[in-house]
Amino acid sequence: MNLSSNGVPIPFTPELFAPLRPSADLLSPRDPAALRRRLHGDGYLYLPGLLDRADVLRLRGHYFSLFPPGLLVEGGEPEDGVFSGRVPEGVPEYGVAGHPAYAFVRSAAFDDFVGDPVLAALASQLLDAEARMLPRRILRHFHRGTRRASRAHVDFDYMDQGSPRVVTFWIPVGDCPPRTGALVYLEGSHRLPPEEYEPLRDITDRPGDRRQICHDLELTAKALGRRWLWADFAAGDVMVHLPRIIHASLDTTTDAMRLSVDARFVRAGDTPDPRWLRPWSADDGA
Ligand SMILES: O=C(O)CCC(=O)C(=O)O
Repeated sequence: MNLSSNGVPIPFTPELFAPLRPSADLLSPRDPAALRRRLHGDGYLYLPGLLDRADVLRLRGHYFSLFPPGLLVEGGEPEDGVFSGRVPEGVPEYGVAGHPAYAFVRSAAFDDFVGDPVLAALASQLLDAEARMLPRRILRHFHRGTRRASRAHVDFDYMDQGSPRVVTFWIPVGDCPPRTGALVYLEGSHRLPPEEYEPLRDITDRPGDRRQICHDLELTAKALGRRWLWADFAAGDVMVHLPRIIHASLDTTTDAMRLSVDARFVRAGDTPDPRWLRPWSADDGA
C-alpha cells in the first residue's frame, strides 16, 4: 500500500503501523464505565457500525449533489462521490462563504445528522455528565491530486481557551480506507508530555503555525518511538478521541473522495473555547 501525508511518503510497515483496537463490544450491552476506561486508556474509541450506513451515505450524496456538474465522474452517483479529476470552474475556495461546504454545515440535513441522539448519549456517557455539542463542526473534503491532509496535531492546541474536558467524534462520511485519506492515531500519545514533541514543531512545511506538530508522519513516529494506528473505515463507523492524542490524516489517492465530519462535545456545565461557539468556515482562523 503506497501511503503519504501532505505529499511525504510513509511506508506501510509493521514498524510504523498497527491496527486500531475496535471497541464496539463495549456498546452492547452498553458499559459506560468500561467505555470511559478504554477511552482514557487508549486515547480513542474505534466504534465500527455505530451509525446507520444508509444515513451516512445519504448525507454523502446530499453534499456532493450541491456541486455544479463536473465534480463527479460522468454518470456517477453523488453517494459514491467519485472524483472526475477536476473541480468545476466558479466553485469558491474550500469551505468559505459560497462553497457548498459552508452552506452544508449550516443546513438542516447536517444538523439532523450530527444531532443523532446516539452521538449525544455516547458523549454524555464518556464525559460522565450532560454533554453539549460545540457549534463549530468541521466538514473535511479531500480529493486526489492535492497531496493535502491534516498534519500531526493534538486537538487541544486548537481549543486551549476553554475546558480541556473535550471528546471529539470523527465520522467518515463514506468508506474511508487509508488510501482515501483516513485518520491515523499515534499509539499512546495522549500520555506524552507536550515537551516531548515540542522539538518536532520546528520541522514543518508550514512555518509560522506552531499548533501543528509535524507534516512528516514517518519522522514523527520514529522520533516518538510509536506506531500509527489505522483502520479500514466504513460508512457508519465513528472514532472518538481525547484532545491530547496525536493524530493526522493520510493523502487521498483513490478516485473516491474523502468526506468526514468532526464534532466535539464538552460537559454542559463547562466553559468551552469561545472560538468553537460559531459554525465553522474554512477562513474563521480558529
Ligand atoms: O479529518 C481530518 O483530516 C482531521 C480531523 C481531526 O483532526 C479531528 O477530527 O480532530
